Amino acid sequence: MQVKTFRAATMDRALARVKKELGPDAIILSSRQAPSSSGEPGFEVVAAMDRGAETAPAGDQAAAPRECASAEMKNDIQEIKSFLSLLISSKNHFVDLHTRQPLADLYHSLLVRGFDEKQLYILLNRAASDLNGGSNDPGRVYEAFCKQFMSKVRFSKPFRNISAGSASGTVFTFVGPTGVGKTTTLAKLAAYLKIKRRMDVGVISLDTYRIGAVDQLQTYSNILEVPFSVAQSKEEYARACREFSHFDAILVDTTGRNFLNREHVRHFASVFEGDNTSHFLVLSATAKDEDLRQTIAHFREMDIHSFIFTKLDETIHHGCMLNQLLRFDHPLAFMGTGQRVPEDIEPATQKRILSFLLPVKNSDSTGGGK
Ligand SMILES: Nc1nc2c(ncn2[C@@H]2O[C@H](COP(=O)(O)OP(=O)(O)OP(=O)(O)O)[C@@H](O)[C@H]2O)c(=O)[nH]1
Ligand SMILES: [Mg+2]
Repeated sequence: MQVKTFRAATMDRALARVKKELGPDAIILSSRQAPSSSGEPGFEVVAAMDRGAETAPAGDQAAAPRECASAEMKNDIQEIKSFLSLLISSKNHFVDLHTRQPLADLYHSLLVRGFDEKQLYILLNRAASDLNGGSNDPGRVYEAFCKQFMSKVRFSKPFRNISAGSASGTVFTFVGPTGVGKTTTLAKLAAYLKIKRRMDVGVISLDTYRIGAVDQLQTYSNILEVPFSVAQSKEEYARACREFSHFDAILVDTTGRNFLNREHVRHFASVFEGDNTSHFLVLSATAKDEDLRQTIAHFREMDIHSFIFTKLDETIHHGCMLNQLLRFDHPLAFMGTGQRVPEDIEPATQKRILSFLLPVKNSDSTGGGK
């Protein structure tokens, strides 16, 4: 920091000298009337200029750590900026909630976990009215919120009505965006039905688009010793379903597509038109809120039976998944919690979903098991 004193007959001249010598970024520390040494009336301005960056010698040993610190600072500033914009965008809700402290705390803690601000606001207000306008007890507020939250979320047990030997030929398809875990989830559930529920299961692959997709499912089917068929057209698919119609359950794998493109959904819908099929929409818990929302909205063209969310183990914020359960009527059937087949899948339960409202304590908290 360079500090300098400037004297001149008028304030304007003193300031002009500051600007000329220290540049436009100089900081004025003080200014006052001060007679010159000859006793003439005049002004004195003390100004400062940070010359640290300019005077750093080339190849300075300290330059690298300084750059690191500056990058860190930039990151911090970026984070603060994003948080501020989050606060600004939800400021009306904050203003409304901030007088009711436990509600505001809960609102804030769920907001940073990816919850949708509007959904949260509505649920918190309902929770508050359940508590006759509010409560100072955070435990009671949280309980009231959970009650409201759970009243909006639905669960499904899709295999409840089929049993070993039913020979019902009930068809379940696994549809959803690319790479979300459709094939892996199908294999996990085929193992569950075959080994735990002792059902006769058939597997059909409609995914002849991606190289290796058929081999992937063929391998799982071989290991599980379940019949496997590949269909390349609507007709072949209908034939395969007929062939497997004496099985208790038929699981159908489909091609992953970018379903932000509505045309891809339309194409899918036409393949299954007129079928009495239960479609699982498989989605990743790591996907962004708006992408999930759009994708699910496009699936209105198909009669989705229930959601399966995968990769719960790959995120610590489950808000985006929970938002969809609040927004859409579809129930949640299963949750994928890792790559292991068949272990890493669990049926969706109230208790498990509620656990996502609280902070994750350790990375093992999403272990598999049914
Ligand atoms: N961590 C984690 N990984 C998973 C989970 N489910 C699937 N995966 C992994 O996700 C990757 C893609 O899985 P696939 O089953 O091939 O996904 P897909 O939706 O069939 O992919 P496409 O057919 O290419 O659209 C694999 O590496 C899986 O092991 C899960 O619940 N958690
Ligand atoms: Mg697949």
